[in-house]
Amino acid sequence: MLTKKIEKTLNDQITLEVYSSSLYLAMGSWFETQRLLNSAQFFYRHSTSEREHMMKLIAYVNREGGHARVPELAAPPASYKSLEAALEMALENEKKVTKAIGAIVELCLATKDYGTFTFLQWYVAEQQEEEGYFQAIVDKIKMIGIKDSRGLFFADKAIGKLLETAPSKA
Ligand code: OFO
Repeated sequence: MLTKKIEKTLNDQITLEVYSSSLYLAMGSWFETQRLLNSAQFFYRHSTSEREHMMKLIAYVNREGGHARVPELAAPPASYKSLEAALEMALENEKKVTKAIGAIVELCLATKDYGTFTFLQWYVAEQQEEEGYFQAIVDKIKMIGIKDSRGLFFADKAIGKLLETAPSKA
C-alpha cells in the first residue's frame, strides 16, 4: 500500500513521462515538416517508449492501492530553432527526469518503502541508458558540425544509423 506522499510523487512522475512523450512527439512532427525523416523516426520511437514508462507507472500506482492520475499538460513547443537545439532540449529533459527519479528513490529509502524502491530500479537503469544515449547523439552532431543543408543531411543520416543500432527503446 502506497503512502499518500509516495503516491503523489509517482503521480508527479507520470506527469513528467507524459510530458516527455508529448515533447518527443512534437519534435518528431517538426522534424517531419523539415524533411529530416530519420530524426522524426527517432523521436517518434522515443515518444512511444516514454508512453510505455507512463503506463508502467500507472499500473504500479493502481496495483498498490493508489490512484494514477492523467495530468492536463501545457503543449510542448511546436517548432525548434534547429536539430541541435531540439536534441539539447531532449537531453535536458532526460536529465530532469533522471533527477526526479533519484528524488523518489531517496524518498522511498527515507520512508522505508522498499517495494517502490525496487520497482524504481528499472527506471534508474533506463534513465542512465537514455541520458547516455542522448548525450552521445548530441556529441556526434556537434562533431559533424552542421553549417549548411549538406551538414544537416549528414546529421540526419547519422541519426538514422544510430536508430539501426539503438536499444529497442531509444
Ligand atoms: Fe526518458 O523518461 Fe522515461 O523514464
